[in-house]
Amino acid sequence: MASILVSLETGVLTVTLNRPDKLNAFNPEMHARLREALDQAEAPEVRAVLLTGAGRAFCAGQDLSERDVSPGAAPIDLAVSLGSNYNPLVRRLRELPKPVVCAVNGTAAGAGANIALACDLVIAARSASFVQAFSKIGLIPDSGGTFFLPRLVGSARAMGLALLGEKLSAEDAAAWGLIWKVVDDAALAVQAKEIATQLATGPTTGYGLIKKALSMSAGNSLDAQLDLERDLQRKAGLSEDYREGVAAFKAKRKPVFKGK
Ligand code: T3D
Repeated sequence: MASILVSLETGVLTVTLNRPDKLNAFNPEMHARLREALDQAEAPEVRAVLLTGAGRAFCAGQDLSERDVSPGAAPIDLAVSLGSNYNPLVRRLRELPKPVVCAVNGTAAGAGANIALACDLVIAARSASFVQAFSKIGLIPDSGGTFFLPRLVGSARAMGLALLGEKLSAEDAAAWGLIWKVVDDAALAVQAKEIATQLATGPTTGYGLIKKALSMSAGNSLDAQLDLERDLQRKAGLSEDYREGVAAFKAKRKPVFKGK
C-alpha cells in the first residue's frame, strides 16, 4: 500500500498521508514519498496543495516502533532524523510559493501536529485534536513547534501545551487561534477542497509573496518589514494577475487569474 497518495484536480494537488493502521505515523519511506509529492507540487499546473490523512488520524508524528530503545541498543541521534527529514519538510511547506491547506481529519500528534501548523491554512474536523505529545516521551516539540506555538497562541498556552502534552480539541484550537477553523467531520473533505480550489484559481504569485511577507515578519522590525512590503509589492504589481484583478474590478466582472 502506498504510504502517500497523490492526485491532481483543477490545480489542487491533494496529498494524503496513508498509513492508517499506524495513525499515519512517519517512517523513512513515508518521508521519501512525501518529498516526491512535494516535488510534484512545484509544477506550474499545481496552484494549491491540500494535505490530509487517511483513516481516523491526521498523523501521530514519528513512528515510535522504528526506535529501538531496548537495553543495550545503541543511542539514537535524533538530530539526524530532524536534519534529514522533519526540518526539510517544514522548510519546504513554508517556502513553497503557493498555498498549502491542511485538512486535519483526526488526531494530530507530535510532529504530526506541527507539520499541520506549518501549513498555511489549517481546517480541522470537529472530532480532531492537537497533541504536543513530545514531553510524554522526554522530547521537546520539534518540526517548528517551538516557533509556531508561541507565535500562534502566546507563550503561556504554548508552554502549557508543550509541558503537559494534553489533547487540545479542534474547537479549542480554533478558539485559541492555533488554526483557521473547525467544521463538522462530514463537511471537512468538501470544505477543505473548496478552499483549496478557491486558492488554486487565485493570484498564485501574490499568494506566494503573502506567504513570504508573513513568514519574514516573525523576525523583522517594523522598518525592515515595511521595506520588505515595498519590495514584494513591486513584484506583485508586476504580475499579470494584478493587472487582471484591477481590470476586472473596473469592469465589474469576476477576475480570471492565471497564477502568473
Ligand atoms: O524519532 C525521531 O525521529 C525524532 C522526531 C520526533 C518527532 C515526533 O513526532 S516525536 C512524537 C511521536 N509521537 C507520539 O509520541 C504520539 C504517540 N501516540 C499517542 O500519543 C496516541 O497514540 C495518539 C494521541 C496519537 C492517539 O491516541 P489514541 O488513544 O487515539 O490511539 P492509541 O490507542 O494510543 O493508538 C492507536 C494505535 O496506534 C496503537 O497501536 P495498537 O496498540 O492498536 O497496535 C498505537 O501504539 C499506535 N500509535 C499511535 N501513535 C504511534 C503509534 N505507533 C507508532 N508510532 C506512533 N507515533
